[in-house]
Amino acid sequence: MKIYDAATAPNPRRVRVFMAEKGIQVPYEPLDIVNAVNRGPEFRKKNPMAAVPVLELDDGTCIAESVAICRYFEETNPQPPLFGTDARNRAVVEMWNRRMEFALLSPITDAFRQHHDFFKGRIRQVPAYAEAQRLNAEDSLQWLESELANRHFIAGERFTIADITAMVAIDFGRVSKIAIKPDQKNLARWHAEVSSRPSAKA
Ligand SMILES: N[C@@H](CCC(=O)N[C@@H](CS)C(=O)NCC(=O)O)C(=O)O
Repeated sequence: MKIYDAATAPNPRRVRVFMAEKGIQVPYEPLDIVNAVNRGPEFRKKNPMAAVPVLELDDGTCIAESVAICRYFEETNPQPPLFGTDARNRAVVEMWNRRMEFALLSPITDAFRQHHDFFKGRIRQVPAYAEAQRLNAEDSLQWLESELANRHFIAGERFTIADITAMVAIDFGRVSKIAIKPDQKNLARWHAEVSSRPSAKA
């Protein structure tokens, strides 16, 4: 078993943080995404979406999509639960993780992808959309600031995958000048706490 990885990219980091929280050791194989090895025919056999991370199992099964990979390890190593604890809580965690993907990770990655040279020739770029998504991400941060006034973590009183998605998204925002503002005290409190967990270094 191994995970195809890229050190600087946000989605592979989501998986590394998740694995660190679980205490699971799996070999990582760095893929040269700078030189677009992920977009070549060999890697497309593993993931036709040409993206990392990809988990390759010993029987050759390749699982892409960060949340799918995390769910695999939640099943094989249930402790500590990072996708919720019972039917109600699992649904709440799912809701918040999807909100963090759609309202935060997506606009933050678009703010980079839609204008940066890294993606020139890889995807169709609309720089005006990059700016719109940067502003959308800032709106989402302001909304999250009010949400975090009422609870400790993104999905409640326990650390979950929703915190991993939000932390990784916000940290990646730095390259597009998207950041927690000085008056966003709840976000700053939450971000300092999740960043102080050993897993955040993954
Ligand atoms: N929805 C996928 C997104 C994967 C993705 O966008 N991976 C990026 C790194 S964060 C990538 O491989 N980028 C290189 C490229 O697109 O050429 C997931 O959750 O894993």
